[in-house]
Amino acid sequence: MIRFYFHPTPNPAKVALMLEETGLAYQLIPIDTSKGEQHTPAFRAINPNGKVPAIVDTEGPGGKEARVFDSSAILLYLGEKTGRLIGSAADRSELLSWLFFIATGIGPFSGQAVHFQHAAPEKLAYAVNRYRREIERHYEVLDTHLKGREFIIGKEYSIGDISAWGWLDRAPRVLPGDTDPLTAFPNLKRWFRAIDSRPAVAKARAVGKDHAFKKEMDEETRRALFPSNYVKAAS
Ligand SMILES: N[C@@H](CCC(=O)N[C@@H](CS)C(=O)NCC(=O)O)C(=O)O
Repeated sequence: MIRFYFHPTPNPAKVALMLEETGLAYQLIPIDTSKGEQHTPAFRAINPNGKVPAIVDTEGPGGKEARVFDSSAILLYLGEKTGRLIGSAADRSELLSWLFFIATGIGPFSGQAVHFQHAAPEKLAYAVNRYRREIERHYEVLDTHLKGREFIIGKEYSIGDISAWGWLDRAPRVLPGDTDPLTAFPNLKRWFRAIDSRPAVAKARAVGKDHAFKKEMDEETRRALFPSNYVKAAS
């Protein structure tokens, strides 16, 4: 059994999709990050970084309980555990390359693009421009790679596609504007539509729907999500 620590945000969405694709049995544990539940000692024992997603595999290596945090680590762990969606041995270098490209590029730049356009108290043109441009550049790299390809890695659907889907699903929030942000990236748009129409995506989107996650962005939520804004700089 997998205990899945979840909030309806892009990185946990990747794990929801992986669990639905593989059919692994899991128990959903909502972590309301807007209420600060990611900072409790009990959750920090599972993810010392205080973020979702995280999992506990009650039947980990050697039959022992194992915790895994960070979406990419979880995708690799579950892929290796099930022997599914990790491509062939010949695809390993591509799998690692694209997973890290998503983990260190698309993920953090998307997160900062969202922060500076939707959450920051002031609209800082420099920051907005920098993160929008970086996201466009990353989309361009992936768009070029996907020319003539169905999937990101090799010839099969894999955790590379699952990982990219999590953030591409939020493209309208990452690159808000008057038109579909993927119009400028036709290969990426075609790929996204194909992945997004998978039956497991519909199931992943339904994960956590019966839990009332907090929606308001009040002082409690700002302190929970952006604690570093409340730490005084050393004088
Ligand atoms: N590198 C991590 C990033 C995790 C992350 O930033 N998670 C967000 C949700 S998408 C979160 O927990 N936000 C609440 C917070 O930062 O306190 C991953 O890929 O899992």
